[in-house]
Amino acid sequence: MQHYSRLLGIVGKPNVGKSTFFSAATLVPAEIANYPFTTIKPNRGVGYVRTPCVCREFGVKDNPMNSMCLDGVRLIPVEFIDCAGLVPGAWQGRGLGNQFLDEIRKADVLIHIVDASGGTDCEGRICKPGEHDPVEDVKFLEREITMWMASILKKDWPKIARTAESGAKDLLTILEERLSGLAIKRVHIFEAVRRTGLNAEKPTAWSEEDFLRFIDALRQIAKPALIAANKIDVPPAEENLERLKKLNYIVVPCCAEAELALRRAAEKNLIDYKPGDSDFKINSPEKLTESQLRALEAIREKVLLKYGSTGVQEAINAAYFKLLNMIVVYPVENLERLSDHNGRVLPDAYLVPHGTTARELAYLIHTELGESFIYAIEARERKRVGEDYILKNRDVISIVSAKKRA
Ligand SMILES: Nc1nc2c(ncn2[C@@H]2O[C@H](COP(=O)(O)OP(=O)(O)O)[C@@H](O)[C@H]2O)c(=O)[nH]1
Ligand SMILES: [Mg+2]
Repeated sequence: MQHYSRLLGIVGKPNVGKSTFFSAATLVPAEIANYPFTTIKPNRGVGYVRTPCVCREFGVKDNPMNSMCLDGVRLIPVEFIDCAGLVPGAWQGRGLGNQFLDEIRKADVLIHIVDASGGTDCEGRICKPGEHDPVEDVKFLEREITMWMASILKKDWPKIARTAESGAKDLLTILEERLSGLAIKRVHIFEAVRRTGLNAEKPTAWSEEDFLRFIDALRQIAKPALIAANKIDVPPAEENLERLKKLNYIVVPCCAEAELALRRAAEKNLIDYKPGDSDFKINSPEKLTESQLRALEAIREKVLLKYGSTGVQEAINAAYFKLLNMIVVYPVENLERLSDHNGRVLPDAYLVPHGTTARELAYLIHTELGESFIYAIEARERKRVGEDYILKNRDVISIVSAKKRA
């Protein structure tokens, strides 16, 4: 399924709230406990990006198939991995280092969960809130990933550099082959060379520092990350949030625990709450205990009113829409009804990278549709567009092909 194809890794040291975030985002119970290494097995699950559906704009009642539409809010599935907790020295195989790296290897984008309250030390052991500096955790994760990527190439680097200069194979091709298992693509390598201004024709002339600078750029490009400043409900977090914001990252204040509580209550229909909402409505107060009501009110006051949301959905959305630069498009067959051939209105919402063309979308839907593509019609302006048309966010698009689809 193409819209699952960008994998989001939830990363960070132990005890910061990764599994809580993961459970909330996927609402599948994962182990949640107060000690390091809880997440022993890779935890995969399906979460959602949230986007205003085009159904309201077009004035239609939709019948979503590959996604959901709740009150005009489209939720499109994406795949998550709850990674093992990272401890210092992982790249040398410490702790669950190897497992962590094996998981991060597959991820296309990362949400770095940080304990913004500073209540866990650098290995994830509980300490007094405010005692640990979460800015250190950000630096540490960067270093671990960079050192790991460097260690994969380091040993063979002189040989790689010589081969590249011998003309047998260019540097990009060699690195592409070496790094293909890390979800690192040629465009990423190309961009890292460009950004560092290094000469890809003359890698033997790169200094050790050049090499590390290149790897660090490659990490930022191939494993883009944002910071979820979690445990924002614990007082020292507010101050730390400001300091985290000074780093070169998207930083989202977050309360994973609150999101989990809200989604669980919504699942039981006790409250009306959609992932990412800025408030909730209590449906049946009589079914809630006094302490449950108090807990919900506390979430409203300390988190929702203060920060606008719990941040969980906002972080997920930012990962796909900002870091990966993806857009949402709605392919339809029948332009009059905006439906598929079974009459289902706006059945699918596709999450695709910005820059995807009409023909590429056709291929994503079905190889045959791509092969027999003639032209497409963009439904909003009823405009005929060619194969090179670059899709825009919220486009509703009908593909006309030489072949009638079964
Ligand atoms: N106060 C507060 N505690 C949280 C939050 N998110 C998680 N926790 C708690 O932090 C501890 C570790 O959470 P867990 O999800 O197991 O962390 P992981 O080791 O990173 O997967 C648990 O006791 C959670 O209940 C939050 O937003 N606020
Ligand atoms: Mg965990």
